[in-house]
Amino acid sequence: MARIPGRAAARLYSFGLWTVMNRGADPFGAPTRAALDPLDAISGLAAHGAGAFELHAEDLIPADSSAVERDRLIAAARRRMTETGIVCDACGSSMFWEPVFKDGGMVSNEARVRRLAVERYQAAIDVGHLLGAPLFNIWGGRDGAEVDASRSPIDALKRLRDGFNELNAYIARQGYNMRLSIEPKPNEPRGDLYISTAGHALAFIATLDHPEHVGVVLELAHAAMAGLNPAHEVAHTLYAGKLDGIHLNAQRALRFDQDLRFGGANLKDAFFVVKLLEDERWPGPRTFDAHPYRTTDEKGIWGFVEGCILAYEILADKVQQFNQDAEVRQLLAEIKRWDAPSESDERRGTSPGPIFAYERLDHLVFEILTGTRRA
Ligand code: GLO
Ligand code: MG
Repeated sequence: MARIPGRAAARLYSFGLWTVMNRGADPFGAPTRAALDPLDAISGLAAHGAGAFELHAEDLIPADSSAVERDRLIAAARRRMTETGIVCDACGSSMFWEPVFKDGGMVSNEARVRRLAVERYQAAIDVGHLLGAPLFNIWGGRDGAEVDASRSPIDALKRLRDGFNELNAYIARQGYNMRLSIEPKPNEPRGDLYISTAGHALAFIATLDHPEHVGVVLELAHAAMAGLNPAHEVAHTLYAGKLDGIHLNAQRALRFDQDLRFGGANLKDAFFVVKLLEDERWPGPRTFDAHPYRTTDEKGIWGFVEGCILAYEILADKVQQFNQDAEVRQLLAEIKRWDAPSESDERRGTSPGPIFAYERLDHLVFEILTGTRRA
């Protein structure tokens, strides 16, 4: 188990089924691993420290399956979930994969395709409901453009609005206990996606018929791809009361979607995201959305799973160490004192104090993260 020995399981860890089912293909190279059966993915995750999983309905039920096949696969998944004690914490759809949605789903210029997209999402919502998922997460991977002359971005947003309103109404009509969420991303696979960052998602949600039913799933890599500070992105969604899910992974800024294992890059960014989630006692599952490296074999996938969980646990420990460190506490108390209103001449003057505290604080983060702090 990927836990620090002797430590009780305090958090619910989750993985997208697609992460462990990923076969190591990239735009320049064929798959390097055999396909993993979704039921084996579920039990493998349960055996290696995850308490939950997220899926695209199509990860379990191929898009062209008959109703009978769908029911058989859902029953098999539910059995596997009961046997292993793992739960489903979110569902979505991988309809970005199929050629028919090449110009987008709910934003397509073809009314026929937009209808198909809504119906596909509705069918996937049914699957999520049958697996007990409390969240239906929409990442509109094809809802963007390379050719802006082809569609007004305002029309795209209006179409997305109509689509989300229809899906919300569907969930209400069916009586499902399920929220909708939007996962923003700046680009890839489309040249530019319409809902790019937390700010875009929050502003868009406010235009819906029922904004109170719709939240955000924030992915670290997507924030880094936009050159943004992931902890600030998470903070915006927390501040708005809208953080419905988190996708943990790593990514070098401004590059193609690398989907590196959690902890694989930008350690400090990862630390401050974990710090925010832990300090705010955010109750949701810590979900990993990364890919085992293309060089990893089938067995290595489970090392990837344990490694992501362990990286989170270690960073959560570092957060605790930071919060309890005597010098850190003293510096933070000093900073807090600057906030007190004061009329004294001394306080009104400019002081080099703040600069010193920040330099030292930043260095203490470095020492804590590198394990070199002797306190
Ligand atoms: C890709 C996204 C993708 C979504 C998933 C949600 O960049 O991160 O993996 O998280 O499709 O259903
Ligand atoms: Mg994601």
